[in-house]
Amino acid sequence: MTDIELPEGITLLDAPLAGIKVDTPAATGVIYFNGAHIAAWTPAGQHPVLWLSDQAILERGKAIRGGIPLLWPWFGAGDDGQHTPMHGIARVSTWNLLRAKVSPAGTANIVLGLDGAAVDPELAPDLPRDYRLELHISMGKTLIVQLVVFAGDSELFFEDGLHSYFAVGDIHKTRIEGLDGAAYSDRLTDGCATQQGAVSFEGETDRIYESRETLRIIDDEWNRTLLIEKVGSAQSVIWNPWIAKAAATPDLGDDDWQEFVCAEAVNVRDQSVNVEPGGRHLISQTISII
Ligand code: TA6
Repeated sequence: MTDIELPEGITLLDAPLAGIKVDTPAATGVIYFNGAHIAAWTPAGQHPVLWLSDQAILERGKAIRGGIPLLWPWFGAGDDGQHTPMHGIARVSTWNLLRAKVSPAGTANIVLGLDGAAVDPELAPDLPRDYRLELHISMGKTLIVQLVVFAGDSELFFEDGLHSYFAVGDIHKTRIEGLDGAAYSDRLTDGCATQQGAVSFEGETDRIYESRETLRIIDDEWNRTLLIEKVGSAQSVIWNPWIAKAAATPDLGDDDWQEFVCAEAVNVRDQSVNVEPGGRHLISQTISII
């Protein structure tokens, strides 16, 4: 999977999935090559920031529940509701490690790549094959995740996103600021509404907010605030499955819904991305504890 010489602080993982482990004075973390999936990130002295299910399926070609799944080139089942796998092919494809460095302060800088030509054409028959994806990760006290899509000789049209699962002490004592006044479509009712104040959680929540704003996840149980800045994303999806959906989801434990919230940077539906031949598109989240 790699002939790159790994610096101190980064080691290879073979099982249960191939990937790398980061362990530096600034942070610990795990990144699997399957899906370029950031499965864990814990800055030194903190609770984990990313949530990962104890029942996550760690098998090549399967989606991983928790961490930061990549959404590309479609969201959910796509615009016609017929696309598989859910949320696209990037999160179930095997990526290559292109670069791994550690700064003197202990920040790991990692780049993974995926060539369209190496992806099974059956998975996305409508895509040209000369695209290339890169995931740039800077993992230290802050986590910066940048998904960059490079078009080849053909134009590319896609949805994208970072489907980040954030660990919280208790969902009942969690609220998200930064979306006051934003229009959203409610995926549970198909209705539209405008957010009033902070988002709090009293039931299943699955909304696409039209917003480029920075989010703050305020966690009164762990007494911490996560700051989530983003670039290249016109919308934020906020998701928590609550009781029934968690119980019906095989790779989620029955009580897991209390321990996480997804705050996703996305471009979907009317905000899908068009990249000219030879062009590129970047979507990113910068996550810090304040
Ligand atoms: O992004 C929100 C969402 O699409 C929800 O509707 C929910 O189903 C979730 O993602 C999880 O999707 P997954 O394919 O990982 O089960």
